[in-house]
Amino acid sequence: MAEIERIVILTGAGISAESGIDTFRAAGGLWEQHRIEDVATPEGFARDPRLVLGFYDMRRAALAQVEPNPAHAALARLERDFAGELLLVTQNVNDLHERGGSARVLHMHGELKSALCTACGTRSRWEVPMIDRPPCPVCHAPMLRPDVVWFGEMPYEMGRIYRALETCDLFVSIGTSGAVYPAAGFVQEARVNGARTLELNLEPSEGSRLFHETRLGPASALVPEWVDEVLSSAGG
Ligand code: BV8
Repeated sequence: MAEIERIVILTGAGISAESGIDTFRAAGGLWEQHRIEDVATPEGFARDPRLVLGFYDMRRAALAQVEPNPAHAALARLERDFAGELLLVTQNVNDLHERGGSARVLHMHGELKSALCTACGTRSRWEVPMIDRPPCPVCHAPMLRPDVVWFGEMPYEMGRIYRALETCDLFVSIGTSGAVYPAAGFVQEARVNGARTLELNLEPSEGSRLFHETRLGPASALVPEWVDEVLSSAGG
């Protein structure tokens, strides 16, 4: 593997699957139990805030029952031991990367453990239910919503992500179906800018043909194996 100095990693729900968190599109997954339009759009929230707040309260509470898996731990080891530049972007709103030891995680779709006040715009760390409309810690208005990016909303830190995609040597996609944009377009951005592109996934994704290499299998096996490869070739 040519000298790798700058890596961008994108993770999706598949990296959390072996920790026991439902993915979105597997049979019985999150979107099977709810219509996307009802629970992951601003319109759905405006129509029925209690349904949406309850959906996110349930997912936030479920985090206490799950643990990071070897894939999360391997990415934390990479962050610690890789001498080059690493940007870990996740589509996931759970905190498993952080609990697995990663210190720098870019949550492009927001986080379950963050609250956004629609009155004053403050984002606060949040651990408890929102369904009873608790007051914003700053302006005290009962106007909190989950600090997650819904369909039709702009993901966070896109400028920073595209700048990293312009200069990276390697783009690695882990556990994502490639069904949702703009994340699904990152592989193309990286490839156009000359990066090698690698996909680690349980099954072929919608974007598999865009990757130089796809490895199929569970993240808990593929990710530690890949991290070993990178660290041994980079002399890390
Ligand atoms: C935007 C947060 C514009 C909330 C999420 C038509 C064409 C193209 C685009 C569009 C279109 N119509 C609308 C759009 C835009 C839309 C979109 O892409 N829609 C799709 C459905 C077509 N996108 C948006 O709206 C985005 N915003 O475009 O803004 C804009 C422009 C200017 C100004 C303002 C706005 C915002 C999208 C973000 C939505 N929020 N999540 C929450 O979590 O509740 S999306 C949610 O689903 C996730 O965050 C993730 O991003 C996405 C996809 O999920 P995955 O992570 O890929 O999970 P999935 O279940 O799909 O797949 C799991 C994979 O893992 C599988 O491949 C499986 O094989 C694999 N796997 C399973 N087990 C394992 C495994 N792999 C390894 N190991 C295992 N053990």
